[in-house]
Amino acid sequence: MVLKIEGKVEKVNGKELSYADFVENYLDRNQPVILTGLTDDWRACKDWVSGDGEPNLRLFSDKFGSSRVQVADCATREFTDQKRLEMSVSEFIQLWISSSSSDNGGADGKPLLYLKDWHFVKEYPDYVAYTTPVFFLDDWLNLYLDKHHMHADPESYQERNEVNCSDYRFVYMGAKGTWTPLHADVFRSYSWSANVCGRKQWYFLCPSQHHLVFDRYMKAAVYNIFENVCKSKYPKFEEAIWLECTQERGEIIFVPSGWYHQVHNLEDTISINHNWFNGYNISWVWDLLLREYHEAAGYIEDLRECDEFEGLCQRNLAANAGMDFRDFFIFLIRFALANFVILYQITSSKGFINLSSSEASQFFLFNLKNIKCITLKMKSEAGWQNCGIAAIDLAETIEDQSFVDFCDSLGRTYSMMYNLIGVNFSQIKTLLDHEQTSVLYPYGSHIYNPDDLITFLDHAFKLIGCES
Ligand SMILES: O=C(O)CCC(=O)C(=O)O
Repeated sequence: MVLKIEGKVEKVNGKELSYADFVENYLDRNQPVILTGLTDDWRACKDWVSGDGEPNLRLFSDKFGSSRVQVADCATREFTDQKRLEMSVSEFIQLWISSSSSDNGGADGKPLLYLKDWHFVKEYPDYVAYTTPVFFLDDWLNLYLDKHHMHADPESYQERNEVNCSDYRFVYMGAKGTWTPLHADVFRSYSWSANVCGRKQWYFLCPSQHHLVFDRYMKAAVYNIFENVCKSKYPKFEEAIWLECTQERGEIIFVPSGWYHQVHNLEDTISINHNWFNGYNISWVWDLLLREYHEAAGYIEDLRECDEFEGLCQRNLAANAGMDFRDFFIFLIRFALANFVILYQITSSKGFINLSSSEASQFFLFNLKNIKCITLKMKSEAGWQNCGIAAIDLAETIEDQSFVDFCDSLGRTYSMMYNLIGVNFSQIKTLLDHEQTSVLYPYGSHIYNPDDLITFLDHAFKLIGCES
């Protein structure tokens, strides 16, 4: 079957694009774009590539050979993904070199191996392979995971799972012919992906069309858009209208939330990929979580009358979606508190910034308002009421070193984006000292449920002197 391809992804010179224009045209409109000119000075683009433009495989064996990584066998499907193997980087490189003499994409029985989801930055924090372009700095997911765990209840998660969720900054490496099946990204996050070397072909389907690649029960999506897609199983597949593009070496692609995409490496390719979300797409994350929650509940419908029902649903949700309601709620509380603390600090630095005119202050307010919006949605969700939410004590959180470090890195990141100077974010602990507790939390510092967070946020808006 021939795909209906009716458009190309726009290509824009990233050096000539302002952050505000990126937000307006792509982030807020949830549209894909390829950005050029942003990787020229990356160490990865020099050290990881040989003179002939091919991946410098020897460097990976020599420098990072002992790292344990996940490798997809692109020729073998396992459920909705490719079969995964675990091996060291040097084993992967050896297999790559030994199969590179054949050029027929696994057809001769040799596996087509694709190293994916390597948490390179986490593993080698001192090896600065690249710097995240300003367009992608407002990344709540990775900023949070650098200082906190997503799962508050470690007993219910396997060690392996925790390692896999330690951050969402990855290196991908694969020979020509390796590929990624059709999918939308984890948490319905955004992603960005930079080609250090090699080229990729992308096929995109916008969210309003995604039902076309699902079966009639909306349970399973097409795995490979180029295999013989069964018309009786996927009756509307032929109606789907795709966007495509070729991403060249050094180019970065922005993948918007909820867009299904399939990706093929046209040459031996190394890429850097991040998944991320922020105030513009956080509602996608909650909507997905809610959908997956109802799905998890549906599977154990016959246990609905049991006391453990909600607990089981949440456990299954965490296993399937990467977080449960409680993880997401705690994430929102910490994020709200950090944004408030920074904004409070900015607005209370006498004469430093005029709230109404400050771009940065508007940005923190935007974050807080989006968090309130999601919290209002959470509040109206009945399943939420019975899932045993533990309290967070805001006063205690502010004293917690991980949280202080989190505010500090948030402050630094946003300073970079908005050229804030003169605000010392490491002073957060002393700024919000005990005398101010009654001012900060007149209704008590414990957050038990969405109502409490909304009360806190409304009070915070008043303190900062703005309408919620
Ligand atoms: O590069 C690939 O193979 C897949 C990347 C991807 O799906 C993404 O960045 O969202």
